[in-house]
Amino acid sequence: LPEASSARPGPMAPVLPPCPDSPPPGLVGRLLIEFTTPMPLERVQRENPGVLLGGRYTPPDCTPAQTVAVIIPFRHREHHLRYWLHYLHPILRRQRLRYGIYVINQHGEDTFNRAKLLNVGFLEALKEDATYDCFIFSDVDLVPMDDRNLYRCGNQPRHFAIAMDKFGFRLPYAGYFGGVSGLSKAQFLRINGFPNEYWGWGGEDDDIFNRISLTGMKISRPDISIGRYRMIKHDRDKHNEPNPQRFTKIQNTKLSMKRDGIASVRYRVLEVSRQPLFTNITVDIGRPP
Ligand code: UDH
Repeated sequence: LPEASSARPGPMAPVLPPCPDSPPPGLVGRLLIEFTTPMPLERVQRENPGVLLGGRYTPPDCTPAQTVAVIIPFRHREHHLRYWLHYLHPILRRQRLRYGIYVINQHGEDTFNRAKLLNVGFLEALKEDATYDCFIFSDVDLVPMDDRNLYRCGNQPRHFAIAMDKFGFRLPYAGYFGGVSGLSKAQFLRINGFPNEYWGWGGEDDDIFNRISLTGMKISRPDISIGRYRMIKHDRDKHNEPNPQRFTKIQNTKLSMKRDGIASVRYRVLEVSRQPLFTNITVDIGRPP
């Protein structure tokens, strides 16, 4: 049997009551987040014994309404990932989620492509567990400062990272949809997923915002006092330079979203590796034309 099945009750398991949801009891609210204490993976593992192989978790005493796949676009950020895992596993556990963590690792040194990696994450998470019905897309360097910012999906696409420290705890602009966002499976399919053609930094989050608006959906956001985030400071990565085409591309979402999206994504999975705190999927997504 695949590992995924161990995260779900078998036929003889007792029926658990639905998880309390509004809000779950046991949340602590505002959190102290810092990135100076060294964070070896062994420590994070030791502190999260309830997390199953591949970074899967199911509350032991109740049945959550949703199953959440958290998708992280990734290359060469092991140091950030350790902090992310250290902070997020306990938060997601307190939020009474059934979830799995998927790190989508871009193979090679060609130009980075965040949105295409997120498309891959959607498809590959569903191959691991067809019951995922909510997808949270999170940058590896963003940690929520409040556990009342619930990582789940609602009846509209959700933007979670609305008040980052680097933007002075405000939205940088009204249509900002970057950092951490969440869509149900149905919402994601309705917009044909994310664009595959944004190579390098920038624009892909605005294209996603356009897709959502063009299909008549509205972005839902937490309260500004709750949607606060700390970003791990870093320099610009190599091979992720600002994409000069982004300004013209985001003018064309209406046309491009029909042909470019989850229905047309091409990639090759090189390795799926179930680690104690996350599933790593290394993928060849090609290079810009
Ligand atoms: N990412 C990687 N590896 C890379 C590039 C990006 O893992 O080489 C992922 C990672 O999850 C990251 C996300 O893509 O959080 C977004 O990329 P980013 O963090 O580079 O984007 P951001 O807008 O920063 O946060 C842009 C460069 C800022 C330079 C500031 C110098 N003071």
